[in-house]
Amino acid sequence: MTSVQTSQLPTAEDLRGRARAALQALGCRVELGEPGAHGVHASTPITGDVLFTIPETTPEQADAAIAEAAQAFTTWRTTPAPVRGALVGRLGELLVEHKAELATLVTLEAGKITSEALGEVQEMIDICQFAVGLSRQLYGKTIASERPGHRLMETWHPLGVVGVITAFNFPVAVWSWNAAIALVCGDTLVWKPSELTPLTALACQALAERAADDVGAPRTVSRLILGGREVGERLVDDPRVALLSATGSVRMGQQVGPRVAQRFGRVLLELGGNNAAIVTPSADLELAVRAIAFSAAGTAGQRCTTLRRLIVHRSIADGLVERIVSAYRQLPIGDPSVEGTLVGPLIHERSYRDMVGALERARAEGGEVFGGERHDFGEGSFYVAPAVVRMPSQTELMHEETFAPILYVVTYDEFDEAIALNNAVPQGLSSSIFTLDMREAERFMAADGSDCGIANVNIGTSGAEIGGAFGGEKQTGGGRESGSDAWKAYMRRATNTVNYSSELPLAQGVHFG
Ligand code: UN1
Repeated sequence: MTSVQTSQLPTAEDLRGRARAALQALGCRVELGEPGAHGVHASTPITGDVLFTIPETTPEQADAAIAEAAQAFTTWRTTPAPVRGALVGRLGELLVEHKAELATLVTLEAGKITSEALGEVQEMIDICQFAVGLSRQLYGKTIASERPGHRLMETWHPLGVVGVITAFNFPVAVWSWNAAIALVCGDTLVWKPSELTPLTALACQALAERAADDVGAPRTVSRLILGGREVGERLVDDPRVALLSATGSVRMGQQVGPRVAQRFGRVLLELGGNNAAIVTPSADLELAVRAIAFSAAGTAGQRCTTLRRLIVHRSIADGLVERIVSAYRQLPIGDPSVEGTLVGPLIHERSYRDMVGALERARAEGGEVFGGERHDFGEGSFYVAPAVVRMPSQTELMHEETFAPILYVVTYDEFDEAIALNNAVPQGLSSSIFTLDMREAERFMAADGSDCGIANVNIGTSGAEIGGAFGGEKQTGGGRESGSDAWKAYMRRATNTVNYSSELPLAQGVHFG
């Protein structure tokens, strides 16, 4: 990759000051140790500096946190759901009040541009509001009984402690999807955030505890543990954790899933995506280019919903690639906290190395690469121009998720071929089609269309609203979080048969004595 030297970044001291101010405004009192000290390193991809060192949770403290959440569950489960909703409602209000400060921390730790960081906090506010409504709508069913004088029904009850493991790229929203829904469902939770984003997690915890104090709920309904694999494993293996909701790589899911299943715990997995968009000859290309740029280059390609593959009809491919490449050239790359920046940094050097490696492989496989060069602001940070890569066909490389802004482009001739290419990868999170032909749009969303958990028409693959269920199929893990009836994963279902007659008819016409 060639290097382009660009403007200055803020100093580490400046960033430390911003973090301190935000934490203080958020009411988060945490011991901020020297960068070199032992513990969890709160770093920033903006400059690559370690800002502070935070005390790490020991495995014993993790066990104690699970015990506290398990104890809190014994009273929280019988607290009326609308009363539980009041806690989540208060959390939502606090998030409205502190939206900017929390977004500042998201920008500092995850490197998101301000607008996307604010959007992430908005996503938290949205799910809190959704959950408050849900707290009065945890409906069961009444089912027709085959026996006279009998009532058959389904009731939903709190499940237990929910373990939540989240990734760096949505350091607060994904926690809130789980926390807001779990709490109104009567569960308590223990959260292990990414080691890369401890400050945003501490800030959320401070807000959650304040919300609890404000409504008179126990603080222990929501616990935070900070650390790496070892503390995460406590959540995975502890039988008191009834549901483990984990977001991250396919490899992480492959390790966690069977371990939780071994103890018959439940899992909700949101793993890798490898999302494609089909662009058909009838597409509104102006709209498609804007949607593609946001989905593929936004968040520097670090969303699980990022658009990674473009499947374009041969007749329009040259023109479309030209337009995307020219749109990409206009994307301001740099300090994500500066207004106007649209592409911030990669999270760390490993991501950059993965991107370099993928582009090298693409070239070796006959790909033509546009963009992808590093913008060298200094040694510790990794800013890249988003890349567009025209590939001769959909190769093995394209079956892998590289968590960086690389958009591979392949062409198709027949519509069936486009759908087959969309579905040919092991992951199944998001997908979209750009078309004005209703037959193509409907087919894309039909049983023999896209096999993904999300299938959009004339919008990109990323940026889902909280109202729908979020998640995907195949190696994406099958879990659904957030809206719709995703709440059912956080509760246990009981089937109740009530006999209000004086007879005892048996089901299926069985006679016994
Ligand atoms: C993720 O990248 O893990 O649909 C979540 C989106 C966001 C959530 C992404 N609402 O892009």
